[in-house]
Amino acid sequence: MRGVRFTAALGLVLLIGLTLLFVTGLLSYAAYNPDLASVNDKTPDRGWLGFYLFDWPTHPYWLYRLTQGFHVTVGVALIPVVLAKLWSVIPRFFALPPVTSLAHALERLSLVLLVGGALFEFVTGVLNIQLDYLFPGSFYRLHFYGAWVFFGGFVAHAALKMPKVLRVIRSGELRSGAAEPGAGAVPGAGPDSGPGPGARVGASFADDDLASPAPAAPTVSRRGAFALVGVGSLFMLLTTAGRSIDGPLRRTALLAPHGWENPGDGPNGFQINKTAASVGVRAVDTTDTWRLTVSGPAGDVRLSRAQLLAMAQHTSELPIACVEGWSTSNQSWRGVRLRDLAALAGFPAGPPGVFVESLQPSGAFRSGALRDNQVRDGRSLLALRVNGADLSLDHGFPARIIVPAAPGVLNTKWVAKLTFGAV
Ligand SMILES: Nc1nc2c(c(=O)[nH]1)N[C@H]1C(S)=C(S)[C@@H](COP(=O)(O)O)O[C@H]1N2
Ligand SMILES: [Mo]
Repeated sequence: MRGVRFTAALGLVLLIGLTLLFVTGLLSYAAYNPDLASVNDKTPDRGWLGFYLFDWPTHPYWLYRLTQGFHVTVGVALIPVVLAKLWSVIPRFFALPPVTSLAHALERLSLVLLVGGALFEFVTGVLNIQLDYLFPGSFYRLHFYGAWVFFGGFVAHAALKMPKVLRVIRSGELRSGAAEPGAGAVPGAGPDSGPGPGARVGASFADDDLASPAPAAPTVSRRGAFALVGVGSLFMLLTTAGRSIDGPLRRTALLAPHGWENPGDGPNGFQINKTAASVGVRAVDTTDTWRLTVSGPAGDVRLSRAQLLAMAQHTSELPIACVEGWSTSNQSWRGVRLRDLAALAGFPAGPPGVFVESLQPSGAFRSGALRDNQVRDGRSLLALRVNGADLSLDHGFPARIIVPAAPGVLNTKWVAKLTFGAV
């Protein structure tokens, strides 16, 4: 079963799948507005790796829900394929002599980056969505650099293998029945049974150093092995996807921690990322004494919640979509437009970006920056209510940011201060 055909088929799935994971990963990077202030992206040495091609839009409002749900769900579903692919190339790891030429040395180095990088990305990604922050430092930075290491190995590997791939395709070996490893092989036909169909196969696949020269009797067909990998992938897909679909299907997300949580019923009964208690936000600081500071060229304006409720109120139907891949269906948020608050701060037209600070005492998400296009979008709110009720403390009472198509992390809860023109 082990041989170039099994490996090639899995390799093709991964060629497409890992490319899509890399692209959606880069999109997620761009969605953070990494150029704004230094709060959104704390990767100071990123250099030209920090490039991105376009400013993250606010249309369509479900964009990040889609791209990040895809990134995480497909990533999880590809785990069985990666494991099968690694199993299928195990003989390569023990190839002797270890290095035969410069090209061979480069190829093996690219494999270290490719396999090491891919494993690193899968392990850190899974730990992150499982909320197991075992790794040292910031997940964001590790996953970011890991992706580029992986991609370097991926490109080198594809380039170095291309001549062989083209040779195999041109010779038609992949399709021809004669090339079928194990075609005509009968159980018990081993090295002692002399030259037979197996020898012909070996000759046909002169490069097939994956296939055993002396295979034991097969215990599973190649089709059976593909089915095993496919069923494994499907299982991962079906036990993960629910957390990006929401509604009753959230219960089917058996392998994800957020899938099990019960955020309660009623208007505030949807997924909570971090509760107020878990980040040290006290209820008493969110009630009577709370004031929102709106800052800009017009100076500082301080507003109570009652004053905010007295301003023009607008409704936006928007989801929360977390970098961990889970998302909620649309919630009906109600509050003050960010651009109206920008006008108060001294930007009556064409508002700039805004630096948002939470009253959360410390932690990674206590502040964030939004781009001018996000402030200008009439659906971007400082939300005070959701689904017809006041925000609950865990969803950011007394006020939180909600912006179309933005990653959840930029929807700062328990907002204390908005500084327009600071980013
Ligand atoms: N102050 C503050 N705001 C925050 C966070 C936080 O930890 N602290 N978490 C962010 C993240 S990562 C997400 S996904 C959303 C989740 O919002 P929810 O808990 O209301 O679903 O809130 C964002 N706003
Ligand atoms: Mo998040």
